[in-house]
Amino acid sequence: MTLQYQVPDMTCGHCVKTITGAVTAAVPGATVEADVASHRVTVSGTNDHTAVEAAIRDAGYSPITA
Ligand SMILES: [Cu+2]
Repeated sequence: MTLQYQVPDMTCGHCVKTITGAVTAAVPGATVEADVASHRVTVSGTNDHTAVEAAIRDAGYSPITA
């Protein structure tokens, strides 16, 4: 199971680190892949969409379910 998001305001390596850290801290077992160029965040190891989306939002970003 993977969850996919578009995060338009993820624009640099710092954003990637922030989002990756926030999701892995909030959701046990989650693995995050984030691509700045496509603004795509792929989360595997969990199907807890609500928790993942909340973690990205709480980190200050605006995920769109992709
Ligand atoms: Cu950034």
